[in-house]
Amino acid sequence: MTEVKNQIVLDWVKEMAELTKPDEVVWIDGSKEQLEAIKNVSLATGEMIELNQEKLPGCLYYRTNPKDVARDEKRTVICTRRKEDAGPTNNWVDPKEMYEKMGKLFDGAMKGRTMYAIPFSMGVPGTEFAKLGIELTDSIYVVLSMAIMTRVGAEVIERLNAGEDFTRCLHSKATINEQEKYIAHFPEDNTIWSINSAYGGNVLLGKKCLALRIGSYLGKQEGWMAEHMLILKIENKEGEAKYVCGAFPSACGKTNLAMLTPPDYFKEKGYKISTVGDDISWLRIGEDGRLYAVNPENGFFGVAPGTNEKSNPNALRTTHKGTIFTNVARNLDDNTVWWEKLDKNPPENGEDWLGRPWNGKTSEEKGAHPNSRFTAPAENCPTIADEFFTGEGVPISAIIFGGRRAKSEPLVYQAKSWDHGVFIGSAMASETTAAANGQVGVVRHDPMAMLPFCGYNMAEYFQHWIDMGKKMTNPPQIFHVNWFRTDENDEFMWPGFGDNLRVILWMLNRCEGSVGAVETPLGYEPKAEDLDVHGLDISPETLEKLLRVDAEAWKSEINGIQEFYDKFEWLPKEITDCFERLKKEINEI
Ligand code: OXD
Ligand code: MN
Repeated sequence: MTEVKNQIVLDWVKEMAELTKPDEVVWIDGSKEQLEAIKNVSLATGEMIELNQEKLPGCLYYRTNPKDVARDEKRTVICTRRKEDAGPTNNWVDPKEMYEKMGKLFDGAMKGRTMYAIPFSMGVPGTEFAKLGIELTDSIYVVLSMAIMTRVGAEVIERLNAGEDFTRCLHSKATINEQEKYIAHFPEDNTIWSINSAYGGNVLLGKKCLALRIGSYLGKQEGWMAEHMLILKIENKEGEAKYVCGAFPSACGKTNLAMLTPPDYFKEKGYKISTVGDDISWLRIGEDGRLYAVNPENGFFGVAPGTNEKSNPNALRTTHKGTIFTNVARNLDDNTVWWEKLDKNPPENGEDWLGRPWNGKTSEEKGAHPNSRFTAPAENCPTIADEFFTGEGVPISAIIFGGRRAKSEPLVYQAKSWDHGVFIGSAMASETTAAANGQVGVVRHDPMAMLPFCGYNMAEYFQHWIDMGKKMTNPPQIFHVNWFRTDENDEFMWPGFGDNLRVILWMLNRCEGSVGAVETPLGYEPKAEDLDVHGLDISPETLEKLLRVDAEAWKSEINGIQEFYDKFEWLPKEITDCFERLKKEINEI
């Protein structure tokens, strides 16, 4: 293996090993042989279970502690020297106090265990977008998952040896004591410490912790953006490619949208969809004044329940090899996996996510945890775009904000300007899901889908969006969508999934200026005839309802936005101006 020679790296690893006191330190080189050997250790200890290698080659099964099944936002903290730099939406602790508190918990936490040192890159190493990290961990699950989700290996070590900076990531599962669980970020030190969890979102430190929380902080300093966004490529029959980014809160369908299958009618018209990313985008302004995006990850950490042949056949194919399944149900007859809504054939001789005997045909209880996951290599995805591999960045035509809203939000509208789009993003709300601990289904404000992921004061973050807009000569158009609006009988009015392409094509027409629109207080709405619903069983009345701005619902929506904004000591004037205008115009309806 390429030897680590950078003294700063070696000193830091030594210091962390002196603190956590593992039996040995093993550097991960990302080679197949080494990962195979480490996997075999986890099979021997029972930490991981090997699945049917004929049906699911290279796939593993993993179960977390039943109390450790989702991101823990209450125990996620931002440790900046000044409290106001973390802002009113983050948990804040003074860095000195947090290092001291966690230092005691890390002291000896790896005794009797191996410390694995994982050098990784978010983004393709050597590209303008890439950032390096090293995660020190005592969990083989983390090693094997990081090898899927990030780029690990010799090239990263060479770059470290050449003196490139890196994020210092320390993780120990310790005793999985939920009272002493912390996921702490020290943006001013480019450092992340996580202890007492083994759930992906809390421990795969390249993902939410580095690529979003530390990433958003670095982006603010360095003039780029780290966002909770998928990236989708749309090609027409002439082969012209357009790219859009979409920010939706956790478990609101980003992976499904990123891998969507066009309805037959659009396939016949020659449209092709490819996937650049499903969860995180890093965005930079190009020399041509446009915004360019990469997906810094190397795999997908997707929600399993609800993934099926109809909702997302591409995700299913993606998980058929080299994948780690976490907290799903197991079919003991053929040693495969199952989750709710996978198919109509649950195992009769199964085991639920807690490892209890489970008969899917007769049991009232769910087999898989609602936040059970697959961790799958992006290269497995049948729709993965070539641009994913170059990591050079694709020009973004449109940014889509969205959430789960049963009532107030129309199917789609377009912002009137970049600043208005920033206002729309700052005011967005969504019903909570099982991706984080806490109550599911309550509406909460989640600006740009970044509420749990912004590593600094969100007022500053909004200002950064406004400033980025000023630097672009050709910024993306901004849209808001809601695939989840329901009727009087609580039935979804819009079919969603592949049919969402119809809405995206309207957006692209708007970007080109080839269709008109109706101006409303929220933004520009499609004229019903401009939304291509060919082959869709939807009545003109339903379409009209989907597009309607419900003034009454918006009056209470405005109160909700005001309540959320009241948390902040200040907000950019561009945002408050848009809010004032919305209030006035809604009252005039
Ligand atoms: C995720 C999340 O896992 O947002 O992507 O929780
Ligand atoms: Mn996410």
